[in-house]
Amino acid sequence: MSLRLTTNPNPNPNEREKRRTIDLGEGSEIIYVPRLLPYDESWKLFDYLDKEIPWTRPLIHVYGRSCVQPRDTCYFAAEGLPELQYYKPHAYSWDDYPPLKEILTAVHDALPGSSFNSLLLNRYKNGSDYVAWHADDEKVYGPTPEIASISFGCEREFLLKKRPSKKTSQVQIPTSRREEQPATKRLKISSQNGQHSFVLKHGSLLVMRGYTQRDWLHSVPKRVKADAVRINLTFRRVEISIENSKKPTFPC
Ligand SMILES: O=C(O)CCC(=O)C(=O)O
Ligand SMILES: [Mn+2]
Repeated sequence: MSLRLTTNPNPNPNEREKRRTIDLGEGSEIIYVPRLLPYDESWKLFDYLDKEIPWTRPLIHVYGRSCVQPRDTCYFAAEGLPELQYYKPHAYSWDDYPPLKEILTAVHDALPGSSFNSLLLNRYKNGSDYVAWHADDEKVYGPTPEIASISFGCEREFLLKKRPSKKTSQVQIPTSRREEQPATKRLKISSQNGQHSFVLKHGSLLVMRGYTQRDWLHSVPKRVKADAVRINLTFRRVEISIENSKKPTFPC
């Protein structure tokens, strides 16, 4: 299947205006593009990913406990990269899945200078599937990883909250800064008590960068009203030279 994706970013000025940068403070930043990929092409990609990706629902072992991961998953990586620590998935090659490379090109076009070499996919079959609070802070990603997240299908809420840290104190986002972003409500982005919420749209791109993985946790909580499938792709860069990876903050 080839979709010949013409990357947006941004065929018309309205879409371009909707690219938002949210400064979380102290070197952490989120970028949100509500429509990176055109709507109809995004549905074709959804169907392709739903049918063709070799999804599994693995058993995860953390802190001496085992649990079935509450979502389907699949991992792709360039050859020769170090393994992940929180679980050791089989690494597929995206050479065998051309649409993944087309999405990757779209992401690289939207984020000049980026160069992702691995991809974790998640499929949430309905609102009972979720990802718990965690940070993608594996040492193999380096101290300030850029993580690009593309969503397809059912809209789900993506939450960010500050995590207590020895390195930085717990700081609330000042109300004044929240008010500097008048369009956030229209885009279904909100912040309360220092917690940020994004409703991730079909075909959207959300990027976490800077110290977001060190200083913040993120989650996609259960939502009883979400009654359809959502597929999410997170592109990451594994640094080849980093050894002795530490255990990440990933409960389930
Ligand atoms: O599904 C999402 O939007 C987030 C997934 C995620 O955080 C992860 O796989 O690490
Ligand atoms: Mn994550």
